[in-house]
Parts: sequence; structure tokens; C-alpha cells
Amino acid sequence: MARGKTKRAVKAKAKKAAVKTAKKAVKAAKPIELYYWPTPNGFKISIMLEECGLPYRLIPVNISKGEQFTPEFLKISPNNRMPAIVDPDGPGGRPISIFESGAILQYLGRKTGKFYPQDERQRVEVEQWLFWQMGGLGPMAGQLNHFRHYAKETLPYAIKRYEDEVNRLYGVMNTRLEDREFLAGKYSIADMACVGWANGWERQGQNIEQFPNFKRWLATMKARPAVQRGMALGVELRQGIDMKDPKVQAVLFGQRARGA
Ligand SMILES: N[C@@H](CCC(=O)N[C@@H](CS)C(=O)NCC(=O)O)C(=O)O
Repeated sequence: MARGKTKRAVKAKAKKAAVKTAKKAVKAAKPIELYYWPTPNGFKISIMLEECGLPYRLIPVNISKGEQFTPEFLKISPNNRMPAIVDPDGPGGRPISIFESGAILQYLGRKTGKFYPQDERQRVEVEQWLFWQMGGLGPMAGQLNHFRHYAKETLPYAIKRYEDEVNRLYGVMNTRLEDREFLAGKYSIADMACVGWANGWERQGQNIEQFPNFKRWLATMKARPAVQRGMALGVELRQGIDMKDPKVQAVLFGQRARGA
């Protein structure tokens, strides 16, 4: 009995020491540089960094002023889009830069072993929904926002096309969430990818009451402190920016190939 107790105490002490070492390692790590602007695509990465407790340094990329076109940023993100990261402590201990939010989420998931399971079946579950967001929900909701809120002309056909598509996608998500708490079962990077876009349902002309499972999932997501911190990161930066300002629109809309 006494021996069992001692064994348990030794185990608990070792566990405590391991946790302390891991925490120290996280603190000692050089911060990840986060190239960011507070939008649903940016939130994916601020949420993941917050969820993992990784140290990071925010580097704002004011896309309304064209900072996404600076030569320094284009070296990191040749697609002139944020988010992007530079991890000074990349593979082999050397820096690595990554653009595309889905690739960043996967990298951080592999790096930390969190929210991106190693088991192949579970990983495929996550990846299906991550890519569903990257190729579907994000681009469609983005186009819908453009035609509903920013376009110079009102184009009912374009608005309806994207409103319908976003509605269809929310329906798919609602069905998926019928018998599971999160998109891949357990909370994962797929949920993080979706939440910023899903949170805009009202602006996207959708009625959340049509999607009760989606509504429950969104409430669960928004109750997570790391999600709250991630979606609050830098929102003050975009205060006072008018997306209908012709100068802002000249930067963001009508982009064509440069230097080719
Ligand atoms: N597929 C990209 C999309 C990123 C994206 O569209 N970012 C927008 C803001 S939400 C941007 O940087 N826009 C700058 C521009 O349009 O020039 C990703 O997921 O990382």
C-alpha cells in the first residue's frame, strides 16, 4: 500500500517536471511572426496560436493600404494575401515561412501535435473539412460579401448565386454537426478555419434558425476563450477604414497580374 503510494507520488512528480519543462520550452521559443489583418482568414491563425499557447509577434499587414504588395511581404507570401507566418524555429531549427491559412494550420498542428490528429483516419476527417472550408465556405462567403457589401454596382444575379451557395454550404455543415460536436468529431483546425466565416452569417444574408446544429456549434466555438482572443486580435486596427472608399477599393479590387 505504502509502496503504491510512493510510486504514484514519484510518477506525479515526474509528470509535473515534464509539464514544467514543456512550459519552459514554449516560453524560451522565439515567437512566431504572424503577418496578419483582422479578417476571417487572419482569425484562423490567431485562434490556433492562442489555442496552442505559442508565443507570437503580430505584424500588421494593412491590406486596405496595399501593404500586401511590399517586396518583403511578397517574399513570404507571393500571392499578396495574408495570413502568413515566419517560424524562426522551423524544421532543423532553421526559419521557415508559410502562406495560405490551411497550410499554416496544418504546419502548426504538426509542430505542436495539437488539434490535428496523427491517426490517419482521424487526420483525413480533419483534412476533408479543412479543405471544404478552404475551397468552399471561405471563397463563396468572400464573394458574397463582395457583391452584397462592396461592389460598386448592385448585381442581383451575383448576390443570389453566392447567397444560395453559402446557404447550401451551411446546410451541409448543419447536417454534418447533427451527430457530432465538431466537424471532425473532436475539436480541430477544421473548426478554427470555419468559425470566422460562420460568424458572419447575418452579414451574409443567412438565417441561423434554419441551421440549429450549426447554431449550437457556433455558440460552443465562441465560448472558447482562445477563440475569443483570436477573433479580437487587432480588430482596433481596421477601425475607421471604409471599404467603399475609392482609394481602398482601388487597392483591393480589380487586381491583375503584376510584373508579367
Ligand atoms: N486562400 C488564402 C486567402 C487569404 C485572403 O484572401 N486574404 C485576404 C484578406 S481575408 C487578403 O490578404 N487580401 C489582400 C488582397 O486582396 O490584396 C488563405 O486562406 O490564406
